[in-house]
Amino acid sequence: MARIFIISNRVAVPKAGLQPGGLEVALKATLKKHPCVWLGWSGELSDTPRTQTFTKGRNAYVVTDLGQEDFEEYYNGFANRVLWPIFHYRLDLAEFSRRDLSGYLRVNNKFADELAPMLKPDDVIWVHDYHLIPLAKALRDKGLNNRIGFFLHIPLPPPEILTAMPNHERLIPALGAYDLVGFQTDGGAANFARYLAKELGTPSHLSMALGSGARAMRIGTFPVGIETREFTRAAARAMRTQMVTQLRESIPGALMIGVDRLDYSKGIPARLEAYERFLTAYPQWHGKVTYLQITPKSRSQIKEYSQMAQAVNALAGRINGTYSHASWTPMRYVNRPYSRAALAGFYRVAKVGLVTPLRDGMNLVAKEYVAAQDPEDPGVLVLSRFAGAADELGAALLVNPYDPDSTAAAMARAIDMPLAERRKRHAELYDALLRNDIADWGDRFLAALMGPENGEAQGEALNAFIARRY
Ligand code: GDG
Repeated sequence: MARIFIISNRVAVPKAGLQPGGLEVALKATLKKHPCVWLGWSGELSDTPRTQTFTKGRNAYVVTDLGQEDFEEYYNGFANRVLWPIFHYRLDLAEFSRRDLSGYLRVNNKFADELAPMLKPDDVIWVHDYHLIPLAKALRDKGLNNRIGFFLHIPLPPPEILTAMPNHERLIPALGAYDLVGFQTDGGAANFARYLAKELGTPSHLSMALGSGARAMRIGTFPVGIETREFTRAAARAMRTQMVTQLRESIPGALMIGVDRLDYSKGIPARLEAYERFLTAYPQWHGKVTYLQITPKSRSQIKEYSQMAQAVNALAGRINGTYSHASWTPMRYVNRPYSRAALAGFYRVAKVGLVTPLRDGMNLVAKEYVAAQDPEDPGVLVLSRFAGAADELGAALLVNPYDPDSTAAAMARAIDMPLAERRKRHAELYDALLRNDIADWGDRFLAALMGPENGEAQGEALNAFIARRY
């Protein structure tokens, strides 16, 4: 049986007591069905980097430390200060530094050095996300011919934005070293095909299958889902816990909820401004609605993140300062993380789920919010049209997060929506989740990677899509 090698920046090493991370949930079925080796950074920095291996069942987890310079140039530098903002359409926040690209390439080569000696010819390699774009090229340069797939969890912008990235011509075409490149949405896949057509002159009818000789790169769309039924059950169970009961009892009237990492892509300041407009425009809701924003801190060493933390604090303070009275506070802003079970219960208590990123690859919070609802009395999802999830969740109230007035109007519509409409929308949304459960995601990607027939079918469908649109 072929072994699957999963490579990602961070590895979810199973340890007693630790919550499974997002990628581990996504890969759970794959880790169960196939013998897997999962390789990546340990999360540790060291002057004398070590590589450690842990095993669980048929799976092995190989984690390697990074040096301080690697961390600064690869992770904190090129990945998070150049690729993350540009892939999220934020040229204004990107730091253009050539030196960081060399660190990024060096760490990718380091992962290739770790990986190459472990590989047998029929092993299949699945690389995840923007940290590791050049990894296949580094492996091909060592003469490896294994099947290698890549999945991008974040958006890929159109070539008009992508070409503003320094060294894009060294980096993006390196994706051609993969056999399959997967995206969250057709839009991301089409942007990539357009980049290839524009920059490499690939005729659009060939851009889905680029390459030479025995190997051809294919492009596909594989939207990430969640473990829908399990999440619904977890939410129902959580209603009996003390934490969820206490939240429920402490809210006068209806709850609106937002759950996001503290990241500028998530549109948190714009959402708070929209809530402020909602409070101004709909005073009948004063005293009857509470907005709970849960925002665990992330990447706080990066300047833009700490600036945003301050801006959100100031906005939350302004909203509460302006509208609170002795027995009501319009918003609660919480920086601590909660367990996945507690979050599931919080979503179920909330009448409105606010998921309004300025740009997002998928956004799993939107899907979790839908899955957590009681189908008899479901809450309403207000969703940014710029989240990948909007492609599947068209029955949500879709908003333009840049426009606070229309987002405020959607909040008002959501909180007052009649039961029949809420049920109808929820049933459609839930069906969409079931059609694309995470249990099948890994299988679909790996089938496309291993069997050219599937990949070609997908390539053809996408080709047709691109021909229609461009
Ligand atoms: C990237 C892409 C894509 C949040 N707070 C807590 C907590 N969370 C969980 C949520 C959700 C996950 O974190 C966040 O997932 P997202 O999809 O919203 O966003 P990113 O972290 O930016 O992930 C994204 C994803 O990859 C998958 O492909 O959807 O577009 O940017 O599951 O529930 N979990 C716990 N406590 C918290 O306080 N336990």
